[in-house]
Amino acid sequence: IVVQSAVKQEKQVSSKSTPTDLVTETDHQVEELIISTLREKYPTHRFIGEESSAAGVKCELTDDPTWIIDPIDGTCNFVHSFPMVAVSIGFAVRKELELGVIYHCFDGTLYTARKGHGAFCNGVRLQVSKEKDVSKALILTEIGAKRDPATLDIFLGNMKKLLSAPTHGVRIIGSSTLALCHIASGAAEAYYQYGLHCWDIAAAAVIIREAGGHVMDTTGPLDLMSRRVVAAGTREIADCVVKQLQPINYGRDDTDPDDLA
Ligand code: 2AM
Ligand code: CA
Ligand code: CA
Ligand code: CA
Repeated sequence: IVVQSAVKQEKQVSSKSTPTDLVTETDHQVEELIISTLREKYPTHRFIGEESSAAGVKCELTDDPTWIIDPIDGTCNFVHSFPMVAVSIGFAVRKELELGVIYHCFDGTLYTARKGHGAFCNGVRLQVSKEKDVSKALILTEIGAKRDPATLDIFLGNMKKLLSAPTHGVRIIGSSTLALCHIASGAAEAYYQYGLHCWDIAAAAVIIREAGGHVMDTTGPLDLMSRRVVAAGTREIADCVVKQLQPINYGRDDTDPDDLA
């Protein structure tokens, strides 16, 4: 509701690490609201949030119950009122992801999952695509705030390779968490990205796994802090996508707080 009403109003936009790394008053407001509401209910739990991390709070996943929050995923879309904006909340205990909730702020769609209990969209069970042939795959990715020529060359090179693989197509919608929800619902076959953060993946990873899909680091099992991710309905498609990719290097979420772009 906070996001929906803020969309119609004049926004206070500023930039963080680079001119394209945007943040608004609403990002801060939503993160504070989520953390204070959860903290009241669960006073011993820990919190990781995008805007708290940007303000210098250590981004550290311990064995304690931890909520991992992206208050507005798709801030650039939000600034333009482009209707792909979500709130993402994941929950981990002993470093295992247990719960994921992603709310599409424009159309009110709610994606939910609990480990071992399935994934749902507005209460309807989700199922990933079973496609194994990459030439029939629709692939999703995102471009982060880092736009130096070397990063863009690798990004565009990866896209060119996937388009000429061939695949059915590559899409960028501007919200990593909603893109990942489309993998869970079977609307697309694979998603890959270098540079996204633990708050972009935590909730979506539970939702995709509970819908029968795979979420991994491009080099092995998922590492929430590594800033490398590939997700797919089938292992075959995930492996084919990774084979085409040249990595883009980013600092880890838990050890390189200066590399937030
Ligand atoms: P945000 O809106 O929460 O910042 C398009 O920019 C998508 O990529 C958004 O989901 C955005 O999340 C996310 N994103 C933010 N920083 C990124 C980065 N450095 N690398 C890749 N994706 C990033
Ligand atoms: Ca951001
Ligand atoms: Ca995000
Ligand atoms: Ca965000």
